[in-house]
Amino acid sequence: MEERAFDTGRRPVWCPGCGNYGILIAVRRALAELGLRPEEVVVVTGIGCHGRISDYLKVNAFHTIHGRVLPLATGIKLANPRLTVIGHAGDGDAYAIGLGHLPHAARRNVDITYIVHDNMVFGLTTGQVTPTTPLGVRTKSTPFGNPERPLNPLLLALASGATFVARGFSGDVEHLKELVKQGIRHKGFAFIEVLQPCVTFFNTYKELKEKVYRLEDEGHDPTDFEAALRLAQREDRLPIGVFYKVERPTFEEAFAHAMNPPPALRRLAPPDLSRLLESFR
Ligand SMILES: Cc1ncc(C[n+]2csc(CCOP(=O)(O)OP(=O)(O)O)c2C)c(N)n1
Ligand code: SF4
Ligand SMILES: [Mg+2]
Repeated sequence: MEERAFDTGRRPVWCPGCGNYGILIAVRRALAELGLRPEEVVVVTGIGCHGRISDYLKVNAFHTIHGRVLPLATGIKLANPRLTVIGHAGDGDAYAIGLGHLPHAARRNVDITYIVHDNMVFGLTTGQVTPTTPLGVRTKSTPFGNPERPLNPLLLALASGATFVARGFSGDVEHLKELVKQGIRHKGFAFIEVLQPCVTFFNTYKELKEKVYRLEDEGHDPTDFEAALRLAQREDRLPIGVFYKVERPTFEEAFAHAMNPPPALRRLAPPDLSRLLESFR
């Protein structure tokens, strides 16, 4: 399958240089290299600049309301476990209004891939503070500097029992593509936090480029939970790669008794039209 099979041909509306382009290319390449067919994939997106990705990926797409990517993605996966379900959320979407869904999707181990485009601001609404905006940063809604310490999404995912926890960088597309491939292949909840500059409202490109390094280059055992917790707290440098990975039964497997078979795979009984036909006599 070629990358262009996943291209709708629409021209993205994102600002030139936006990190969303890198994420889009990485996802298209990952889908192509995994040999998936467009009709086998569903992308669920939230509201925000990131959410436009569903216009540019030629797969089934559901552009849902702000913060509700995970409930939608979970429902789709349960209804038809044969589908590859990928959620795309922004940091505002995933860690502010929609934060409550993350620990539950992680502990349930729903077999979906959750990609968070973390540009550390509300991009679409023109640059307000989010739960991952660093301390002291001036944004439109924090003109005197952000007074709140940021949330650590990797620690939250690890503590919630996510079975695949990774971080990528939109400026390292090949590396991100490999993470997306691994996340999709992983049987269970794959959480991928992507560091992404918003070149218009919070341009972190230079700082990220300097601080980011690949975990593989310095050696890390992704089955080592304690090491993952330590690495997730590094601030002097920012590791990218797979922090933690473990196999556990998925939500769909645990739920199989009630989903026998899942709704989308049920053969519908032929409808009884006798009463309707009777009414025409
Ligand atoms: C329920 C609801 N509340 C608020 C909004 C307004 N709103 C639209 S996008 C957005 C934030 C987007 O930020 P983020 O999720 O980080 O996405 P980005 O634009 O940065 O990709 C907000 C608050 C909305 N659309 N719906
Ligand atoms: S506002 Fe920021 S996140 Fe949105 S398209 Fe522009 S650069 Fe990208
Ligand atoms: Mg954002």
